[in-house]
Amino acid sequence: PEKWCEEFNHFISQCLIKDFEKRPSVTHLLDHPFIKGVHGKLLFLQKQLAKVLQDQKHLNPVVKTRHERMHTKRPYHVQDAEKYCLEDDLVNMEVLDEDTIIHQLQKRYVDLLIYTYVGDILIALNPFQNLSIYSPQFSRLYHGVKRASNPPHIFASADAAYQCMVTFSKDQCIVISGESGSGKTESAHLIVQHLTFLGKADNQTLREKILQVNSLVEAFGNACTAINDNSSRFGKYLEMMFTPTGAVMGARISEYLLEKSRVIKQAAGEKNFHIFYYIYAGLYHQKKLSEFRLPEEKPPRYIADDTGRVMHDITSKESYRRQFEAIQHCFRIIGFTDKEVHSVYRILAGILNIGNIEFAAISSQHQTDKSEVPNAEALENAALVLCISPQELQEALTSHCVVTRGETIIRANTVDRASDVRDAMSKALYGRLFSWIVNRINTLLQPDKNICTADDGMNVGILDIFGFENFQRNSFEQLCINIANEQIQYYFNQHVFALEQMEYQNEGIDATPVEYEDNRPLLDMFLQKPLGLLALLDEESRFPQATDQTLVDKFEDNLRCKYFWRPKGMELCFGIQHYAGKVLYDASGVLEKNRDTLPADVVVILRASENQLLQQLFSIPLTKTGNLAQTRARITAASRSLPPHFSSGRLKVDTLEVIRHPEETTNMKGQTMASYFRYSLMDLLSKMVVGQPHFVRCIKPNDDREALKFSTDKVRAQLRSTGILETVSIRQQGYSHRILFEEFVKRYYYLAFRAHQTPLASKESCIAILEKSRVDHWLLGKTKVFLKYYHVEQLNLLLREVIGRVVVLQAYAKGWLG
Ligand code: AOV
Ligand code: MG
Repeated sequence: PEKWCEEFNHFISQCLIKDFEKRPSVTHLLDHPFIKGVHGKLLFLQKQLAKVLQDQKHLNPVVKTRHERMHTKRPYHVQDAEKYCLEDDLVNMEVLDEDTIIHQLQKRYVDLLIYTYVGDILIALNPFQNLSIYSPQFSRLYHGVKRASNPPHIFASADAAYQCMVTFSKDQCIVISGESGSGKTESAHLIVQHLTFLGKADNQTLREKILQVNSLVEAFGNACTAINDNSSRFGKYLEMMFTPTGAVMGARISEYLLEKSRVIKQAAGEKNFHIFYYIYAGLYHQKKLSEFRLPEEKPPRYIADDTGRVMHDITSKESYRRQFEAIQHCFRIIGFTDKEVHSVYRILAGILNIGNIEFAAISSQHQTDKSEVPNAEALENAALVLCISPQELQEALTSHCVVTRGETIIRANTVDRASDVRDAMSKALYGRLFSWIVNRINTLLQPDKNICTADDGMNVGILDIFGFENFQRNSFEQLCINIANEQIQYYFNQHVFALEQMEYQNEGIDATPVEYEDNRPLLDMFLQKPLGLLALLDEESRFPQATDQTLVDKFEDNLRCKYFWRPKGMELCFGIQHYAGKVLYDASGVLEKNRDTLPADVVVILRASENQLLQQLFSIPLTKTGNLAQTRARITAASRSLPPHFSSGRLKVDTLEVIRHPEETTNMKGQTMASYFRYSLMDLLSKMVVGQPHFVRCIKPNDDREALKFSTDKVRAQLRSTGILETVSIRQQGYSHRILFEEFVKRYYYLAFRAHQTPLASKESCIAILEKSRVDHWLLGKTKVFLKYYHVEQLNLLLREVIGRVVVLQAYAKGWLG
């Protein structure tokens, strides 16, 4: 009997550990061959079992050894299965210097172990090859298990965020950072994949929709750059929403700072947004180019290279055509109507046609400044697909109105000015179309109010922005991208270093401060008012006489700090020492890019379109549609009545959220890209700070995008700039979970108290729970329990066992086993 008892105990505890996590029922035990075989002896065993189970202090032998493993200062894998090495977590390393860390990462990388932990932070090296570690089997492997049971993985990070959300009923935020091409976007996809797996919705369609979202927005927001063939040209914050029990119920995306300028011009060797190539190839194959008025013989200028040829023969490229089909599929699955999709294609075709409009100077003796459109066909094509009047389009492109002392004068545009208006129109169309698509997705993926409202639910946000960039020529776009990265680095520093140290101090815990590179002064240099770089740029943008040269001079006069310099002999350049390295910026065109003027006339004619979607994109409630002349007059009047500091904001128009461009109403005065950028950044941060952060730091092992190639210098530079070494030190000392006494007692109550007991939410109760659970090396502050991530894992596991045992006892009481 003793042997049976031992075996039975073993069997039960295995069930407790494995099966009950998923299925809290014991009926299936009865069918087990073992149970059937010893049925006659059950009565005896029951007594033994009851004795064991009821005695909370004396756990059965199997559980006991598990506990012994848990009661260690270090994560289990130190004693756990030998196959997982110590270096899974850099925090466990005895010697902690840069070279050792790099060596570890390198050894792991060539073994295809691309993931490594630094405590609760994940380092992800880009493998530059497809690995077979992301299948549903892997999702299952990483589901709800303690972290050390498996090698580090992006799924484990997603899982940790999910478990934290469910355990603490708190929003989570996964921040993925790293330079361009380091693997952020891929990581974001994998996280979404695992979260959809975890948040098992009964609703299969919803899951499918969520999985399509990234592909769709990336077709519109990503492009091939010199660094990355699928480079994100916008920032994306995707929130996955869950019910209080953890079932996925919807999703929401916020997009930031789409690089609109790419629509009209790309740097040498780079391309326009993917969607333009997909649609051109797709329509070509469907023989629909003429329906959208797109020329067949010669590809539109926006997607042709400088020589007028297409960089790759678009129409013959099979992958573009397949991508077009994939995008059509995405639209359908997510729930866009055919009419909407058709309108989207029309607008894209409209943009391509607008790009083909040319201007020539009319140089009669008196009219040297005037311009005309020599290729009327392009203009007509554009007007036709956009359902607007070709005459009005021509007028809006080749003339503008000036308001002086209440009088409106129509002036002709020079060729340059007309070209600028054309390009501004394309950028605005694309930017707004992109925002509309994102908003439409949000409407289609919003939670079903019958299941749960967004307010009752919780979410995991995933941040994937454009990575730090340093090209041969860097312009305004790179400046914005790099400032955004600077801000994310600051957020990381705040969480990992500053807030953590502050919390120890407040809670009266003695911890040695860790030195780290604080990029706050640099961020101030950019964002401060009135003398920060962006404010100076805005100020200069308000002067009509200002030039890019006066702008750089202004920077030099005002930004007197070690992070800014002007290289000799390069008048229009300035350098910035970013956290991630030195970048030389070229200021030519920066003022104009910042002004981002969209003449009111353009808004007026687009709003008058018969295409409903287009109307919607350009509708603002201040003025009603009418003919161009009437509206010009109305705008003149409106501009006089607006307050001088007309602030930017988001404006709801039905389901459509449009970023308000005040120049539409103030006629070229008002919001600049810099102020929109600042606003965007604040908006993003305000979303992020709500959640508990989890960090994934992507590292690019080489610049050649080659598998298995590990460039020590390249990695060293990234580790240095992101402060990984310091992170390892602070994570070694640190406690990533800091839980209020009250919350702790409420959650882990069962580990030390019986159901009828009502312990106080006090330090003593916490100590009782921690001691009873035999968790070591925790700390107690004045109001909070300080725990390492593996403590929380241990406690959660114990809690599940205890709850499992309760289930067994209940079953026992009901006589199921008897
Ligand atoms: P990024 O998002 O960090 O760059 P991506 O996620 O687009 O970088 O990764 C760049 C390329 O690296 C991808 O297109 C893949 O080919 C490869 N890659 C990255 N991660 C993996 C992975 N886990 N498995 C296989 N291949 C991978 V940017 O958006 O440019 O900042 O702005
Ligand atoms: Mg990306």
